[in-house]
Amino acid sequence: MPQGLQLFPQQASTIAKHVDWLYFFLIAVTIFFATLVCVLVTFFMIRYRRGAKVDRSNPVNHSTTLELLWTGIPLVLAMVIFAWGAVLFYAIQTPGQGAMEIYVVGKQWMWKLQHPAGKKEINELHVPLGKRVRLTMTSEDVIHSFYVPAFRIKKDVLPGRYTTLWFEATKLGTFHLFCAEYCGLGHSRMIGRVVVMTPGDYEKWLSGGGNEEPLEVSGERLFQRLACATCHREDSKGRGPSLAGVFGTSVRLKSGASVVADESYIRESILEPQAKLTAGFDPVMPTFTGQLGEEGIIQLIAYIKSLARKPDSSAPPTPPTSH
Ligand code: HEC
Ligand SMILES: [Cu+2]
Repeated sequence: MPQGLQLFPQQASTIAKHVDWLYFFLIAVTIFFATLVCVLVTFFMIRYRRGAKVDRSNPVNHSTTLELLWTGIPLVLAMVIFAWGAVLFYAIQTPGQGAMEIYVVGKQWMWKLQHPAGKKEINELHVPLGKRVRLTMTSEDVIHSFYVPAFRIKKDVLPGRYTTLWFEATKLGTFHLFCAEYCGLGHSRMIGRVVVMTPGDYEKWLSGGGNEEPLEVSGERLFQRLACATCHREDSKGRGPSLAGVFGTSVRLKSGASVVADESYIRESILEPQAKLTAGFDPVMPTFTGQLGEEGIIQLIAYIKSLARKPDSSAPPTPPTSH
């Protein structure tokens, strides 16, 4: 994809131009002050050069106005940069409602991506134009970092926990995907591409190829195979709590504290059941560490999530996501 000399990557997501405006502002402020300092240095160098007939007495004096100005102006500038950056940071961190969910697993040295409908990809991510996409990411080994310059998004992908990222593509085309954290010998080869398609093409692409099953269906099978279902019964008569509707709600723990049952909590409940005990239950759940890969855990989470989406739950209906 030769594009000649380009100082900046394309702006291909909704937040790209906002990130760039802040960046340009920082550059402008930097250039302004660097130039001011250089001009003054040069001016004083010439004016006070050896032999020039100027006043060198350098009397001690004081100007309150000057003191206030050179404290006040940098303060205002710094606060503008802080507030602007904070607002943008917040927007980048919060995907909002109705985003399409993609799971990302990084490993030495490839990206494994999975669509909610079950379609899997390696080093390639196909997404529809103009739709919010939320990435839930984890690593099977070391720290990686998911970086799409054209979307102006980058976030570390960590073993043992989930990080999230979102974007909404505004341009059709193919964009670079990099690993931006040195992760071993093959790091430079850990590259891929994001393909933005029209929603129609995306649907076609999704339905083409193999007969993948949705994540939650694989998850349900795992749930049966690992005998989770013997303790977690929907009728709440098992030894464990019913998992129907638990996702996204606040769970009361034995310690008295509460946690939101998000992806990380479910993950921890499966791998380290004793870490956060649910109030009212005995610590009888065995750990499943070693029996499940990251992908298996993701499938179980998708299944438990789908239980929360049952229409009879009190959760507000989520907007229909195109699968
Ligand atoms: C021997 C019975 C048993 C088995 C088997 C079992 N669990 Fe549990 N599970 C429990 C009990 C008891 C709790 C509540 C105490 C705790 O937090 O450890 C629990 C808690 C949980 C929670 C937290 C739920 C909440 O409301 O806080 C999740 C999620 C969970 N289990 C998932 C699973 C999955 C997935 C499997 C299968 C891979 C599984 N469990 C297998 C007994 C079991
Ligand atoms: Cu990497």
